[in-house]
Amino acid sequence: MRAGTSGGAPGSRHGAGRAGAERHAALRRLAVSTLDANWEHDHTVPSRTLYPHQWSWDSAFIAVGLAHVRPDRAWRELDTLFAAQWADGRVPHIVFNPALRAGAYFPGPEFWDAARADGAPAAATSGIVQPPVHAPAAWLVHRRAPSAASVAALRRLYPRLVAQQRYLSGRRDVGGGGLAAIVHPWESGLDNSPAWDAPMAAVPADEAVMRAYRRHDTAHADAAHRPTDLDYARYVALVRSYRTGRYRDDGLAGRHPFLVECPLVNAALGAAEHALARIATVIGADPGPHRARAARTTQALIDRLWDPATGTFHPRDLRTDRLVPARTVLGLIPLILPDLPDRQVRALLAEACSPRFGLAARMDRPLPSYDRTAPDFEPLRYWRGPSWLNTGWLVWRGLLGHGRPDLAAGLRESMLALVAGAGCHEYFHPDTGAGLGSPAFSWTAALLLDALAEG
Ligand code: 9WN
Repeated sequence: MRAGTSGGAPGSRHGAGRAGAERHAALRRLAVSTLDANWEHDHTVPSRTLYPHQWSWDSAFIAVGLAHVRPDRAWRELDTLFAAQWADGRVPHIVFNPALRAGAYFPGPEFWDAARADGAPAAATSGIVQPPVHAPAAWLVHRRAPSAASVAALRRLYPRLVAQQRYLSGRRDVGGGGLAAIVHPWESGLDNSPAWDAPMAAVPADEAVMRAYRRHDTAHADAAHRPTDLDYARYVALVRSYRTGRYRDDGLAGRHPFLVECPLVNAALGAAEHALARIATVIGADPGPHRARAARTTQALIDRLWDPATGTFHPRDLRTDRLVPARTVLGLIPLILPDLPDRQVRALLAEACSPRFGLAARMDRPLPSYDRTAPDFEPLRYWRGPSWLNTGWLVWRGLLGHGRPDLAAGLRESMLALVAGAGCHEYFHPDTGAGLGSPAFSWTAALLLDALAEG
């Protein structure tokens, strides 16, 4: 089976009319029941088995979906996450649920040992971040269900969102060019992307290190789909390096072995300033500084991460000051920036529509996470080929914003077809559409709800 949108898949133009409406209703029910089952008293777990705590960017995507069915939970989700914000403004990538047994996830709170760091919150958290997609999410939640309560929620979140931006664009501007650097592949959200291979190769690690730890992921997912033990040894080495400096960011350039400017993280940083400008207008704050910062971030992204020769964005490895050559879906994400100049938009559309990513008004296969013509494209391994709904959704929103409803419709239909064919899986085989990873994954359900609503 090929995961296309032909053949009357739900949401496709063939699925119009009554049968189409019924299929949409069935997808919606599936999404709502998935989110309900993953709700855990004040937040949503990404997956009951693989990821049983609260994850930062998952919560933003989840809030976008919850806004369509349970807006009160959407705000709760964001409030819970931001209650664990550090004094320096960082929003931790994991907020641990203290009720779970030790070993429910690796690396757990004891490994991060974040409580000893300055400004850590009362909650047990990790010490790293994930892409700052929360301000755009908060804006979408409000826009979907505006009310006195949503304005109050925006007012509550605004200073925290501003602090998150200040942290990333201040303390994390290790390269000095106006972009945030990530200190770990986990901070990109696309942990095992080929984008990190070259910078990771420089991280000293010994595979034997992993004998001292028990990986949790391979107990719940196929080891052949997950990062290798050597990848994990490097992940652990990076956490140790950052932890040794008590998660401080001063002097990182001299002591930390992985420092990269990621196109997705920085596109999110710019998109967040656009969202903050809109939020500021609603709550009576000044949108001007946000607009100015948004423009500066877009320019910095072009100055530092754009390659005119490939016509796409690439991560910059700050240790070599070179762009990473791999063409990954990360490079397409700056489409979410409303002020991305025409030249870049046109080139990114060409890149997305090329055989590398196969975007089309009628797609015959889903959007992959990596260039499908690359010799090291792996259709089953984590972020090295398979299709995820969150990156598809970001590109879809970007296409809508840049006046390409035809391509947006094709991408939306392909996303709906994936879930109709396989359920709310974590990710999907980029050729067959088979469901992979966790079978009841929250952001798949949430972003499906958003895509269903905007068709
Ligand atoms: C590490 C929770 C998270 C997502 C990431 C995804 C995966 C964790 C892991 O799961 O990462 O943070 O254990 O592999 O790569 O994007 O936020 O769903």
